[in-house]
Amino acid sequence: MNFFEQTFMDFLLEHQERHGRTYHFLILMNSILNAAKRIQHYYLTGALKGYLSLTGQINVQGEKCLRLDEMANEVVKYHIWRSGRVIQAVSEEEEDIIQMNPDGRYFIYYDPLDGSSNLPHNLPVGFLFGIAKRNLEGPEDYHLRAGKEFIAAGMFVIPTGTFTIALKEAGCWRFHIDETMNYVKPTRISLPSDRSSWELSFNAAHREYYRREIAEWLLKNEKKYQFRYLGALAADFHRLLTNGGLFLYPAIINHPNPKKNYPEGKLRLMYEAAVVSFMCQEAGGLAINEKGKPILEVVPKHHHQRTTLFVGSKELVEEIASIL
Ligand code: AFP
Repeated sequence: MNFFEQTFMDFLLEHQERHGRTYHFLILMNSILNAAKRIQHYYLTGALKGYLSLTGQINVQGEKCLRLDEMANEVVKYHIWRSGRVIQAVSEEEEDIIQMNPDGRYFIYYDPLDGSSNLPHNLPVGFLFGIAKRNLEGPEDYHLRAGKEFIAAGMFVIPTGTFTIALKEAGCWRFHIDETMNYVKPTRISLPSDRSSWELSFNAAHREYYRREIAEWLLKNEKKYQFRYLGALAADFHRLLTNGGLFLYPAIINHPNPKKNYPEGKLRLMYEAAVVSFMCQEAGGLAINEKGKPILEVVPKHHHQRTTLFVGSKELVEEIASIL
């Protein structure tokens, strides 16, 4: 057995050196890793310490807050602020853009604890993030950036202990946490072309409220694939990256309870959909919205903008695009 696997930081140092890059991105990534490890620790000890309980507050998304949601947000905020490399951050947990270092080089979009309905059950949640670079040479740019401008996007599946990251034009890589809390053993991820492992992932409770073309496509095609749904995007997308297939969160229309309609989709563009779409592209896949537009091309109008999402193996996403 090999006890000395390459760590993520070794991997990144070598990558940066090979491409003649600065150390700034390393410092930012180090702060993200520190945050993820701390969230991992709080989750593992959370059931006994009461971190998995409700705070009694409602967050900016109108959802009930769990203590760990708030803690995770504070942890990420602190670490990325401390890196000194971030000009502005967008967090799922905060209504406003978070101002950080005016001289910072990066914008970061994050969801510190996605899929929190899994928390009380000790099931997987995700910490997702996307990073765009500030235009330091040209005219000042700002935080509302399309996913295609990301330089990196990644997700930690917590507490399972995996970290998957895509670096622009350098592939999608997965690491596993070891006994020293280092993420180690880079494995390059490519979506499999063999359809026999492909899976469909969607909340089947909503299927009759999807638009007709999508509901019909599902009826016609679903028996060809396995069906898996964990209710936390990072966990569902983790499976998808390994097995291939399609994750979909279409618009929900005509729900008998109007409050449960999501005509623009439920997921958030900047720190959910664009993050997984960027990773998927680097793994050889594709992602579109319900208008058939590539997710990575969508320029957000608002930092908490919602979107529909069809992400996964190219052939399946293209099949969906052809019926929209
Ligand atoms: P929560 O953080 O509120 O649990 O939402 C998780 C999420 O944004 C994403 O991770 C899931 O894929 C999706 O919502 C699940 O939504 P449904 O509960 O409607 O299936």
